[in-house]
Amino acid sequence: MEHRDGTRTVHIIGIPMDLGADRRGVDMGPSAMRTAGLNIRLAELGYEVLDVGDVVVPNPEVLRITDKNKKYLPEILAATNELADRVEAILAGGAIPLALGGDQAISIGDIAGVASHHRRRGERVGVIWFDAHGDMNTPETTPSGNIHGMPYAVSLGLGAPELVQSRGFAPKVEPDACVLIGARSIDPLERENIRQSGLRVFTIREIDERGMRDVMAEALEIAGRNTAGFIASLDMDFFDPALAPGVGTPVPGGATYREGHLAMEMIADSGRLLAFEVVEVNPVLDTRNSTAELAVELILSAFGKRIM
Ligand SMILES: [Mn+2]
Repeated sequence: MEHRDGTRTVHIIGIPMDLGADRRGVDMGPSAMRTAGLNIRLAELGYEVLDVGDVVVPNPEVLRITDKNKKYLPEILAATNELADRVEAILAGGAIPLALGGDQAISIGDIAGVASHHRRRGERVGVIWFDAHGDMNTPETTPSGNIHGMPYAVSLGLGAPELVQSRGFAPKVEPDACVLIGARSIDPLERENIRQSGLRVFTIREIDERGMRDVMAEALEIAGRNTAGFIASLDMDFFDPALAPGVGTPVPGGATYREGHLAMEMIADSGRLLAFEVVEVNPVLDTRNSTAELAVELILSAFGKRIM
Protein backbone atom coordinates (compact mmCIF):
# COMPACT_ATOMS: atom_id res chain seq x y z
CA MET A 1 0.00 0.00 0.00
CA GLU A 2 1.25 3.44 -0.87
CA HIS A 3 0.39 6.33 1.33
CA ARG A 4 -1.73 8.86 -0.51
CA ASP A 5 1.25 11.20 -0.80
CA GLY A 6 3.31 8.40 -2.31
CA THR A 7 5.48 7.98 0.79
CA ARG A 8 6.04 4.67 2.48
CA THR A 9 7.25 5.75 5.88
CA VAL A 10 5.63 4.66 9.15
CA HIS A 11 6.36 6.26 12.50
CA ILE A 12 5.50 4.09 15.50
CA ILE A 13 4.58 5.84 18.73
CA GLY A 14 3.74 4.11 22.01
CA ILE A 15 1.35 5.42 24.65
CA PRO A 16 1.83 3.26 27.77
CA MET A 17 -1.32 4.53 29.48
CA ASP A 18 -3.80 2.71 31.66
CA LEU A 19 -5.36 5.73 33.38
CA GLY A 20 -8.54 5.39 31.32
CA ALA A 21 -9.39 1.89 32.54
CA ASP A 22 -9.98 0.05 35.80
CA ARG A 23 -8.05 -3.10 34.99
CA ARG A 24 -4.31 -2.54 35.06
CA GLY A 25 -1.85 -3.73 32.47
CA VAL A 26 -2.67 -2.07 29.15
CA ASP A 27 0.26 0.29 29.79
CA MET A 28 2.41 -2.68 28.73
CA GLY A 29 0.65 -2.98 25.36
CA PRO A 30 3.22 -1.02 23.31
CA SER A 31 6.05 -3.16 24.65
CA ALA A 32 4.13 -6.38 23.93
CA MET A 33 3.53 -5.40 20.29
CA ARG A 34 7.16 -4.38 19.79
CA THR A 35 8.21 -7.69 21.36
CA ALA A 36 6.00 -9.46 18.81
CA GLY A 37 8.26 -8.07 16.09
CA LEU A 38 6.16 -5.19 14.83
CA ASN A 39 8.99 -2.91 13.72
CA ILE A 40 11.01 -5.42 11.73
CA ARG A 41 7.96 -7.05 10.18
CA LEU A 42 6.65 -3.70 8.94
CA ALA A 43 10.10 -2.99 7.52
CA GLU A 44 9.98 -6.36 5.74
CA LEU A 45 6.79 -5.19 4.04
CA GLY A 46 8.82 -2.45 2.39
CA TYR A 47 8.19 0.47 4.73
CA GLU A 48 10.75 2.76 6.16
CA VAL A 49 10.00 2.39 9.87
CA LEU A 50 10.97 4.82 12.58
CA ASP A 51 10.06 4.12 16.20
CA VAL A 52 9.78 7.50 17.89
CA GLY A 53 9.42 5.98 21.35
CA ASP A 54 6.73 6.55 23.94
CA VAL A 55 4.64 9.42 25.22
CA VAL A 56 5.40 9.90 28.92
CA VAL A 57 2.43 8.88 31.09
CA PRO A 58 2.36 8.88 34.90
CA ASN A 59 1.42 5.76 36.87
CA PRO A 60 -1.87 5.80 38.79
CA GLU A 61 0.13 4.99 41.96
CA VAL A 62 1.45 8.54 42.06
CA LEU A 63 -1.89 10.21 41.26
CA ARG A 64 -5.17 10.94 42.98
CA ILE A 65 -8.65 10.72 41.47
CA THR A 66 -10.23 14.15 41.73
CA ASP A 67 -13.49 13.49 39.86
CA LYS A 68 -15.07 10.05 39.93
CA ASN A 69 -17.10 10.68 36.75
CA LYS A 70 -13.97 11.45 34.70
CA LYS A 71 -11.10 9.72 36.41
CA TYR A 72 -7.57 11.08 35.83
CA LEU A 73 -8.87 13.71 33.41
CA PRO A 74 -5.97 16.20 33.88
CA GLU A 75 -3.34 13.51 33.31
CA ILE A 76 -5.20 12.00 30.35
CA LEU A 77 -5.59 15.47 28.84
CA ALA A 78 -1.84 16.08 29.16
CA ALA A 79 -0.91 12.73 27.61
CA THR A 80 -3.41 13.00 24.76
CA ASN A 81 -2.28 16.56 24.01
CA GLU A 82 1.30 15.36 23.75
CA LEU A 83 0.20 12.52 21.49
CA ALA A 84 -1.77 14.93 19.29
CA ASP A 85 1.32 17.18 18.94
CA ARG A 86 3.50 14.25 17.96
CA VAL A 87 0.95 12.77 15.53
CA GLU A 88 0.58 16.14 13.86
CA ALA A 89 4.36 16.41 13.49
CA ILE A 90 4.56 12.90 12.03
CA LEU A 91 1.91 13.76 9.42
CA ALA A 92 3.57 17.09 8.63
CA GLY A 93 6.75 15.15 7.91
CA GLY A 94 4.91 12.95 5.42
CA ALA A 95 4.85 9.72 7.43
CA ILE A 96 1.93 7.57 8.58
CA PRO A 97 1.46 7.53 12.38
CA LEU A 98 0.96 4.11 13.98
CA ALA A 99 -0.11 4.58 17.61
CA LEU A 100 0.19 1.73 20.10
CA GLY A 101 -1.97 1.85 23.24
CA GLY A 102 -2.54 1.89 26.02
CA ASP A 103 -6.20 2.14 26.86
CA GLN A 104 -8.58 3.67 24.35
CA ALA A 105 -8.48 7.13 25.90
CA ILE A 106 -5.41 7.61 23.66
CA SER A 107 -7.78 7.89 20.68
CA ILE A 108 -8.74 11.35 21.92
CA GLY A 109 -5.22 12.60 21.16
CA ASP A 110 -4.62 10.49 18.07
CA ILE A 111 -7.80 11.65 16.34
CA ALA A 112 -7.22 15.25 17.46
CA GLY A 113 -3.75 15.23 15.91
CA VAL A 114 -4.86 13.77 12.59
CA ALA A 115 -7.93 16.02 12.40
CA SER A 116 -5.86 19.10 13.27
CA HIS A 117 -3.26 18.37 10.58
CA HIS A 118 -5.90 18.03 7.88
CA ARG A 119 -7.96 20.94 9.14
CA ARG A 120 -5.00 23.21 8.34
CA ARG A 121 -5.36 22.07 4.74
CA GLY A 122 -9.11 22.63 4.71
CA GLU A 123 -9.81 18.88 4.83
CA ARG A 124 -11.81 16.67 7.15
CA VAL A 125 -11.14 13.05 8.11
CA GLY A 126 -13.28 9.94 8.67
CA VAL A 127 -13.00 7.22 11.32
CA ILE A 128 -13.42 3.43 11.17
CA TRP A 129 -13.56 2.19 14.75
CA PHE A 130 -13.55 -1.55 15.58
CA ASP A 131 -14.84 -2.24 19.09
CA ALA A 132 -17.09 -4.45 21.21
CA HIS A 133 -18.19 -1.30 23.03
CA GLY A 134 -19.51 2.08 21.97
CA ASP A 135 -16.92 4.27 23.69
CA MET A 136 -19.69 6.86 23.47
CA ASN A 137 -20.20 7.63 27.15
CA THR A 138 -19.97 11.08 28.67
CA PRO A 139 -19.30 12.05 32.33
CA GLU A 140 -23.11 12.22 32.69
CA THR A 141 -23.82 8.72 31.32
CA THR A 142 -20.75 6.71 32.37
CA PRO A 143 -21.36 3.78 34.75
CA SER A 144 -17.63 3.65 35.69
CA GLY A 145 -16.10 7.10 35.28
CA ASN A 146 -13.42 5.55 33.09
CA ILE A 147 -12.42 7.81 30.23
CA HIS A 148 -11.59 4.87 27.93
CA GLY A 149 -15.37 4.53 27.58
CA MET A 150 -15.67 8.11 26.25
CA PRO A 151 -13.17 8.76 23.41
CA TYR A 152 -15.52 8.36 20.45
CA ALA A 153 -18.01 10.73 22.09
CA VAL A 154 -15.22 13.25 22.75
CA SER A 155 -14.03 13.09 19.15
CA LEU A 156 -17.60 13.68 17.95
CA GLY A 157 -17.95 16.69 20.25
CA LEU A 158 -19.75 15.17 23.27
CA GLY A 159 -18.42 15.10 26.82
CA ALA A 160 -15.98 16.86 29.11
CA PRO A 161 -15.29 20.31 27.57
CA GLU A 162 -11.55 20.15 28.42
CA LEU A 163 -11.22 17.09 26.17
CA VAL A 164 -13.79 18.06 23.53
CA GLN A 165 -12.26 21.52 23.03
CA SER A 166 -8.62 20.42 22.89
CA ARG A 167 -6.63 22.22 20.18
CA GLY A 168 -9.34 24.86 20.03
CA PHE A 169 -11.85 23.21 17.75
CA ALA A 170 -14.71 20.73 18.01
CA PRO A 171 -15.88 18.31 16.89
CA LYS A 172 -12.72 16.66 15.60
CA VAL A 173 -14.73 14.41 13.29
CA GLU A 174 -18.31 14.44 12.02
CA PRO A 175 -20.73 11.55 12.39
CA ASP A 176 -21.56 11.31 8.68
CA ALA A 177 -17.96 10.20 8.07
CA CYS A 178 -17.61 7.90 11.10
CA VAL A 179 -18.52 4.27 11.79
CA LEU A 180 -18.35 1.80 14.65
CA ILE A 181 -17.95 -1.88 13.72
CA GLY A 182 -18.45 -4.95 15.92
CA ALA A 183 -20.50 -3.44 18.77
CA ARG A 184 -22.13 -5.92 21.14
CA SER A 185 -22.04 -4.21 24.55
CA ILE A 186 -23.59 -0.75 24.78
CA ASP A 187 -24.49 0.89 28.12
CA PRO A 188 -28.17 1.94 28.45
CA LEU A 189 -27.57 5.71 28.62
CA GLU A 190 -24.74 5.49 26.10
CA ARG A 191 -27.28 4.17 23.59
CA GLU A 192 -29.04 7.55 23.70
CA ASN A 193 -25.76 9.35 23.01
CA ILE A 194 -25.22 7.14 19.98
CA ARG A 195 -28.75 7.70 18.69
CA GLN A 196 -28.47 11.45 19.08
CA SER A 197 -25.03 11.60 17.46
CA GLY A 198 -26.15 9.86 14.29
CA LEU A 199 -23.04 7.63 14.35
CA ARG A 200 -23.45 4.61 12.03
CA VAL A 201 -23.06 1.47 14.15
CA PHE A 202 -22.51 -1.92 12.51
CA THR A 203 -23.31 -4.34 15.33
CA ILE A 204 -21.82 -7.81 15.45
CA ARG A 205 -25.25 -9.04 14.36
CA GLU A 206 -25.02 -6.99 11.18
CA ILE A 207 -21.64 -8.62 10.48
CA ASP A 208 -23.28 -12.03 11.04
CA GLU A 209 -26.11 -11.22 8.65
CA ARG A 210 -24.34 -9.31 5.89
CA GLY A 211 -20.80 -10.59 6.13
CA MET A 212 -17.70 -8.52 6.78
CA ARG A 213 -17.11 -7.75 3.10
CA ASP A 214 -20.44 -5.94 2.75
CA VAL A 215 -20.07 -4.14 6.08
CA MET A 216 -16.57 -2.92 5.24
CA ALA A 217 -17.59 -1.79 1.77
CA GLU A 218 -20.25 0.45 3.32
CA ALA A 219 -17.93 1.57 6.14
CA LEU A 220 -15.22 2.60 3.67
CA GLU A 221 -17.77 4.50 1.63
CA ILE A 222 -18.92 6.43 4.72
CA ALA A 223 -15.41 7.13 6.02
CA GLY A 224 -14.36 8.30 2.58
CA ARG A 225 -17.22 10.74 2.14
CA ASN A 226 -15.68 14.16 1.40
CA THR A 227 -12.67 13.25 3.52
CA ALA A 228 -8.92 13.25 3.02
CA GLY A 229 -9.08 9.63 4.20
CA PHE A 230 -9.68 7.97 7.53
CA ILE A 231 -8.18 6.91 10.84
CA ALA A 232 -8.55 3.21 11.68
CA SER A 233 -8.91 2.45 15.37
CA LEU A 234 -8.65 -1.17 16.44
CA ASP A 235 -9.70 -2.07 19.98
CA MET A 236 -8.60 -5.69 20.41
CA ASP A 237 -11.84 -6.47 22.28
CA PHE A 238 -13.47 -6.30 18.83
CA PHE A 239 -12.35 -9.95 18.59
CA ASP A 240 -13.78 -12.95 20.33
CA PRO A 241 -12.05 -13.45 23.72
CA ALA A 242 -11.10 -17.00 22.72
CA LEU A 243 -8.94 -15.46 19.99
CA ALA A 244 -7.83 -12.31 21.84
CA PRO A 245 -7.80 -13.08 25.59
CA GLY A 246 -5.42 -10.25 26.49
CA VAL A 247 -7.90 -7.37 26.73
CA GLY A 248 -9.30 -5.51 29.73
CA THR A 249 -12.98 -5.74 28.95
CA PRO A 250 -13.69 -8.93 26.96
CA VAL A 251 -17.18 -9.52 25.57
CA PRO A 252 -18.24 -12.95 24.21
CA GLY A 253 -19.31 -13.38 20.62
CA GLY A 254 -16.68 -11.22 18.92
CA ALA A 255 -15.18 -11.10 15.46
CA THR A 256 -13.23 -14.02 14.03
CA TYR A 257 -9.64 -14.17 12.81
CA ARG A 258 -10.61 -14.00 9.14
CA GLU A 259 -13.21 -11.26 9.66
CA GLY A 260 -10.45 -9.16 11.23
CA HIS A 261 -7.95 -9.79 8.47
CA LEU A 262 -10.50 -9.20 5.71
CA ALA A 263 -11.39 -5.85 7.27
CA MET A 264 -7.70 -4.89 7.47
CA GLU A 265 -7.01 -6.08 3.91
CA MET A 266 -9.90 -3.96 2.64
CA ILE A 267 -8.46 -0.96 4.51
CA ALA A 268 -5.15 -1.50 2.72
CA ASP A 269 -6.88 -1.89 -0.66
CA SER A 270 -8.75 1.38 -0.16
CA GLY A 271 -5.50 3.39 -0.18
CA ARG A 272 -7.20 5.94 2.09
CA LEU A 273 -5.61 5.09 5.46
CA LEU A 274 -4.23 8.22 7.16
CA ALA A 275 -3.34 6.80 10.58
CA PHE A 276 -3.70 3.53 12.46
CA GLU A 277 -4.02 2.76 16.17
CA VAL A 278 -4.26 -0.43 18.21
CA VAL A 279 -5.53 -0.21 21.77
CA GLU A 280 -6.40 -2.24 24.87
CA VAL A 281 -3.78 -4.99 24.49
CA ASN A 282 -3.31 -6.22 28.06
CA PRO A 283 -0.26 -8.49 28.51
CA VAL A 284 -1.17 -9.19 32.15
CA LEU A 285 -4.32 -10.99 30.99
CA ASP A 286 -2.83 -12.45 27.80
CA THR A 287 -1.74 -15.99 26.96
CA ARG A 288 1.90 -16.09 25.82
CA ASN A 289 1.59 -12.70 24.11
CA SER A 290 -0.93 -14.13 21.61
CA THR A 291 -3.14 -11.00 21.58
CA ALA A 292 -0.16 -8.73 20.85
CA GLU A 293 0.96 -11.12 18.10
CA LEU A 294 -2.53 -11.06 16.59
CA ALA A 295 -2.47 -7.27 16.75
CA VAL A 296 0.82 -7.19 14.84
CA GLU A 297 -0.52 -9.53 12.15
CA LEU A 298 -3.57 -7.31 11.72
CA ILE A 299 -1.43 -4.19 11.46
CA LEU A 300 0.56 -5.89 8.70
CA SER A 301 -2.66 -6.68 6.80
CA ALA A 302 -3.85 -3.08 7.17
CA PHE A 303 -0.50 -1.88 5.81
CA GLY A 304 -0.75 -4.05 2.75
CA LYS A 305 0.53 -7.56 3.52
CA ARG A 306 -1.02 -9.97 1.04
CA ILE A 307 -1.45 -13.72 0.91
CA MET A 308 -0.30 -13.81 -2.75
MN1 LIG B 1 -12.78 0.70 22.97
